[in-house]
Amino acid sequence: MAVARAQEEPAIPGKRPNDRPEDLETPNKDLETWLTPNDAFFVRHHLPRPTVDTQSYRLAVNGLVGKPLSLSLDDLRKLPQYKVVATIECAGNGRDFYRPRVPGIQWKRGSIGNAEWRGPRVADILKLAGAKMDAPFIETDGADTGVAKTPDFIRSLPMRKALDAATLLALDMNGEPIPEFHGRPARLIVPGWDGASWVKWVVRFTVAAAGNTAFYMNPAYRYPKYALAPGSQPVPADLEVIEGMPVKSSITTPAEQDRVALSPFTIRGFAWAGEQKVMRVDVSTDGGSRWSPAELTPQNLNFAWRLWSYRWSPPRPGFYTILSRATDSTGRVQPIVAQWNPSGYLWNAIDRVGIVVEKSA
Ligand SMILES: Nc1nc2c(c(=O)[nH]1)N[C@H]1C(S)=C(S)[C@@H](COP(=O)(O)O)O[C@H]1N2
Ligand SMILES: [Mo]
Repeated sequence: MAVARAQEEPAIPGKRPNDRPEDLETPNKDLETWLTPNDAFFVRHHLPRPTVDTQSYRLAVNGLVGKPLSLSLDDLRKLPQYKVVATIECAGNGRDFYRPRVPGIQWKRGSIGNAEWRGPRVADILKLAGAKMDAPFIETDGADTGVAKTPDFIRSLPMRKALDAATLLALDMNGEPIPEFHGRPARLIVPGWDGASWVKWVVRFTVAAAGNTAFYMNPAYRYPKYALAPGSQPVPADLEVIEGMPVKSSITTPAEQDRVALSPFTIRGFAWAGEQKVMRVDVSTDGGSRWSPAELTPQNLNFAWRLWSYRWSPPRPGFYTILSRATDSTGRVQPIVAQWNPSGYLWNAIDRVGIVVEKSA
């Protein structure tokens, strides 16, 4: 398993070796803007990153369709283009915080980002092919291929989500053609769902009567239907495919173990709630005895995060435990304890950092 590295330097597409998968975590400071810069956006893929030639690129649309299609990038650009601002988070974000520990990339807070995605609706592509709209699934394959013991990355998306107006085949990310790290020339946007649904370098849509059951649909990216005793193994039948993401907030400033001077400063972070809206974030600076509402950025869209801030004057020097807790539009609140699971998915416990406030010089 590759190890996450902090993406301290801007990624330079084309300048990095192309012979192994990269996993790059976004540093906290780059998680404090409404749109996450493309060159600091987290990167996750399981297989060597493919370079797709945009001239010869074709998207195959087949399976339960009236007319199988082979679409060029121009064909996709000629369809009506839509914009969606949406957050993508890897199901494994926060895995590092689980106890007992679980294997996998030890992401902390940074396998998440928010971007403006633009491209045709998946529904319009399916209509063009005369797809059987009541088929239950569309199977999506990217241009990456299986290597040695790592299988090809193939995902099935339920038709109800594929037909959602916000589900796009994005060609642009934050106003520029999608960088190779993020799926050039076309990647699936599945707003509110975990990152594994957002297939990169998409080359095939197959309308299907059944869901794919290969590795990346089963057992990967599945979560227990009910809470497990930490450290125990579920039986496979008790796991289900991850879809919409839970409510969550993270603290980006200050960082764990920071030392700060005794003067007022702003505590910052982000919050999101999958397909729901974030309604409030509360902050505690005393380990959870007292809570106060944070200020949230006014934009409140389904699928996109909200940034929050809380101005704080530490009363005296000492050690402080700062917590953040988000609540969403359906009343979901971040739990005190995240539900342990053997793959370490969906960490969403109340966030927590400990800092030392020092007497000013
Ligand atoms: N073709 C392909 N698409 C993929 C993956 C992959 O390995 N291959 N990884 C998925 C996972 S697990 C995540 S979290 C997101 C990460 O997207 P990003 O690298 O653009 O941040 O891409 C998804 N799409
Ligand atoms: Mo992921």
